Amino acid sequence: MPISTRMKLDMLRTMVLARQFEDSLTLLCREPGKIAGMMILATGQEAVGAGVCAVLNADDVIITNHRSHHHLLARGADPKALMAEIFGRRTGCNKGKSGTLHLAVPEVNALCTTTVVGAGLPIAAGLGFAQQYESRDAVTVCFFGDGSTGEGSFHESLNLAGLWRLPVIFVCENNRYAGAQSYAEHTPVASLAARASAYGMPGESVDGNDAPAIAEATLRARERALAGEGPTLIECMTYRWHGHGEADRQRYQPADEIAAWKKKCPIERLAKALREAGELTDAELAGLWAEAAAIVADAVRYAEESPWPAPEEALDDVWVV
Ligand SMILES: Cc1ncc(C[n+]2csc(CCOP(=O)(O)OP(=O)(O)O)c2C)c(N)n1
Repeated sequence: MPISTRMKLDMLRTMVLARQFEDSLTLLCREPGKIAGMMILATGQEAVGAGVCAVLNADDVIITNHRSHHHLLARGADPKALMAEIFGRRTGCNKGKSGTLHLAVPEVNALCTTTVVGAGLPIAAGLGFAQQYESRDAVTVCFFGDGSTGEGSFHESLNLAGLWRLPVIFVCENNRYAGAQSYAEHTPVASLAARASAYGMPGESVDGNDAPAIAEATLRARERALAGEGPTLIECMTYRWHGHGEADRQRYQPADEIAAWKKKCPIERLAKALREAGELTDAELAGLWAEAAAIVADAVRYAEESPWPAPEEALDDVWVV
């Protein structure tokens, strides 16, 4: 199925919202006492969430990692509930108990954000098994970084998913760094997609700043999964504009490298393509930015005005097994 203009415009809107949302967090997290915990952003990587989620159905499930905001917004999570959660407020999607790093939004089938590197992979394999076992017409998408592929859980999960032909799409966001380690410092192979063959599944490396190309690759993987042909590994080649977290001064990322990748901005790229195709005017693009700015301002206002959770709620929804 070709990616329609309507879908491309939706992806652009999603990326603009994610950029505004995280640009706002970049500033907010510097204000003392405003937001607790480490702030980890995916600025520059917005095409991955937008491209993948554009072709998912409501019943499909996503599992994400510490760089989750753009995945969750692309999946349709309510920006107000997300922002309130990031602020630790009672009205947040997890009642103020997850903060920015453990966001779960079951309403949109975003079941788990895990910050344990590689830990989402076996959870995704388990969900894929459940979908297959119950003959559900749905797939599981697992987002993870290039650094996760050095974890044992990556190899175990892809092996089992390949063996049992589970309906899982493994989406590796290769942003060239894992913490302060560059890709070449943590991985001996040039292509992570090539690793797929070791687990009996196709691996595809796509331009991770090209949202429509990511959507097309995801669509192919989803069709395969639903046809019972098993999982796919998609490696999205992108770049982390910011440090690992907002307190990271990026001394290990060369300035010219950052500048070169900023020229490949996924938002500018899609906007340019749509403008050149006569599908988007400058005024419409400005309208998208203004619309996203208003949504984010509203979300921040909502979060700031929301109450804190009551101490006696601390153990509500906590499972002990
Ligand atoms: C098992 C485990 N080891 C180490 C860490 C510390 N840690 C958090 S994020 C991160 C880097 C992960 O890199 P990558 O998977 O490439 O994702 P990215 O941060 O680039 O999006 C590390 C080492 C952790 N959270 N969990």
